Amino acid sequence: MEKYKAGVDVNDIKKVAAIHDISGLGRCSLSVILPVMSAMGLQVCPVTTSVLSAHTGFGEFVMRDLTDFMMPALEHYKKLGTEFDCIYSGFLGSEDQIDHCLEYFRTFKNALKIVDPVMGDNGKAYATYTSSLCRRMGELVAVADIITPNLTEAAILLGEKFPDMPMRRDEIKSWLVRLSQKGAKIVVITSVMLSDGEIASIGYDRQKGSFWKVTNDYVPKSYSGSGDMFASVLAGGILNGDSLPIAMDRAATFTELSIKATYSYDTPWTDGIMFERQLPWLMSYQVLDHYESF
Ligand code: PXL
Repeated sequence: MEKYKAGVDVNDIKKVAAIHDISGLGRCSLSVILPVMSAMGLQVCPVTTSVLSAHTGFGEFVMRDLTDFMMPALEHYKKLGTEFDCIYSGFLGSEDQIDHCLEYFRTFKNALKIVDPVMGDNGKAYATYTSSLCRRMGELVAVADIITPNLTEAAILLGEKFPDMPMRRDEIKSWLVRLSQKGAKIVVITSVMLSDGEIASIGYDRQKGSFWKVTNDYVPKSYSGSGDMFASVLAGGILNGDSLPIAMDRAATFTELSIKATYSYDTPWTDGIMFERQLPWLMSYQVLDHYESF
């Protein structure tokens, strides 16, 4: 096979097995992850867990569960001798899906394991997340290298109640440390309000013992798929060689840019973030410097 094409070493394009659902309406999961990671120069290989007409935030939707597709797909990848650089899981619909994800993680031992423990938002678990499903999400978090919970998910994983806002600096730091003690080397918590009114993503690298903060302007509306956007840009940055603070900065900046553009059009939150016209920003691959040590 021809190795060089248009200046790109085709062997350098990293493969990400993305274990997520896809929704026709509402811009979340794979309908965000595919364009975002592709724009960052990565090959996304979807392991589609279910297909929905619209995400669950619409209240009414039709769905086809694809749990029984996950293991035959894995067997096929094994037969082909496929090596993934990253296994990245997100919204999951059942405990069987968690078992299958664990099998992907066990099979591709050398892959970077990213778990976005999607379970809820704004202090509440999503309707489809039973307490036993939330408990089992802990097993995925325990085998991950990187986890990206929002504050609601962090509280669920730690068995804490949703914290009063703003959060004290020592309190959020102890949450990050306790979450990383469950297994992951890197923990990033999004949407934290700090005592000076800042909205921030806070990251912790256990091996380096370092904490990082990236702040965002407050936008008085939240949109479905924001967590998927942040996590997929963060994952893409890390896979492309960003340091943790630069990857966090890239994820927070792209999400903020896209959310602000969306807010100006006053669209329903269920439609998700209008990110399509912002994708060229991701391709420019700027080096960023808005992060701070925390
Ligand atoms: O963005 C998280 C998410 C992913 N997939 C589906 C969802 C949600 C959040 O509501 O409903 C189907």
